[in-house]
Amino acid sequence: MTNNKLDQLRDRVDELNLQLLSLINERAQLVQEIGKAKETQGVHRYDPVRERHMLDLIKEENNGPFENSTIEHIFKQIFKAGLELQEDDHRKALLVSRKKKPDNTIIEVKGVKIGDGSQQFVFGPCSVESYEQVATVAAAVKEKGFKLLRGGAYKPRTSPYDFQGLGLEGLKILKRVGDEYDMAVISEIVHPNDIETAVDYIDVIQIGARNMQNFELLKAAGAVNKPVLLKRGLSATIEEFINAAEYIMAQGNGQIILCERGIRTYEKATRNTLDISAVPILKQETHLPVMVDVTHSTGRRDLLLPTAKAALAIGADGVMAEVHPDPAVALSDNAQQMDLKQFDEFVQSLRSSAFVQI
Ligand code: PRE
Repeated sequence: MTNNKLDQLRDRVDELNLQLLSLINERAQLVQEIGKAKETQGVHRYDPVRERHMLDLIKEENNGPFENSTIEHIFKQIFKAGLELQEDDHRKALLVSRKKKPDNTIIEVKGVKIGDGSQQFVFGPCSVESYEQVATVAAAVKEKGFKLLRGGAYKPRTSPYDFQGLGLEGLKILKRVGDEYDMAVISEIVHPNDIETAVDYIDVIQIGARNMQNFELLKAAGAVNKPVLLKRGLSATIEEFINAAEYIMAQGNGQIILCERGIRTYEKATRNTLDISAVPILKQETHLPVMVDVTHSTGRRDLLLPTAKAALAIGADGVMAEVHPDPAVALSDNAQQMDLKQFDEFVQSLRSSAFVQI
């Protein structure tokens, strides 16, 4: 074969490549339109029956030299790419998505800005047990210059026989302490009917891991003008987590803080497995602030400091950790809360570490 002949063949291949490119993209545009139509009809994007039908038609017309199996493989890749395009478009359309709003959402709670590039901290006991207990922790937290205080009034516990929380009484204690110490209080609400009452007592509504897909609760939290801290579900994928946040935002409340708190895996060394890579993924995919709960993810006091450092180093907007005046007698989660001395050491070590600006 002369060089001239080779060049001619290659020229023809170049032309065909461009034709294929144009056809593939024309096809992709149609697939995008199909995706939009499916979205409005609420139909699943992936359709194996349709794919099988197309492959059969294509193979019927295949005169080689490619084998049917090769053709099937190539077209399956094209279908897969089309499906990914439809999913990309779907993500772009979400209100929480960064594609929809490129700028970071900044949430302000009693003068504290979350999501503006600073690092924020939420400390407090697992459960509200008494005024004295919450006030003792609040004084220690405030003394270190932190303003965000957590405490559980409604406790969704694994066993129905475990302490279920003080309920409204607990919210009242939080409000009193919040007012007295000029701190913002964060507490979990578990029933949609309690949301309206809760807004009078707390500054941030927490939706816990077990309720991440309690859609009525998400909608109720979306209908009020109060920041919401949404925790990732025990076995939720990042996509499910993002969609849960979308439920809140779709009702009009855009003040959402996402909180990675570990997911359930086969690993037993920690209470849950902290999915640290979820932090940058959530920051890339959404415009919402992302915090990490180092207490519930690890369930281990000795891991609070290294995981907090990791969370901040990877770009989290804040860290949440539990502090109790006397964890040994705490009514819930006593193995993982810090006492006041440990809290002191925790903050000191954080302050002296790289990546931490507090
Ligand atoms: C398409 C994409 C994904 C589906 O699994 C099946 C087919 C394709 O690429 O042809 C398009 C499409 O969504 C559809 O026809 O329903």
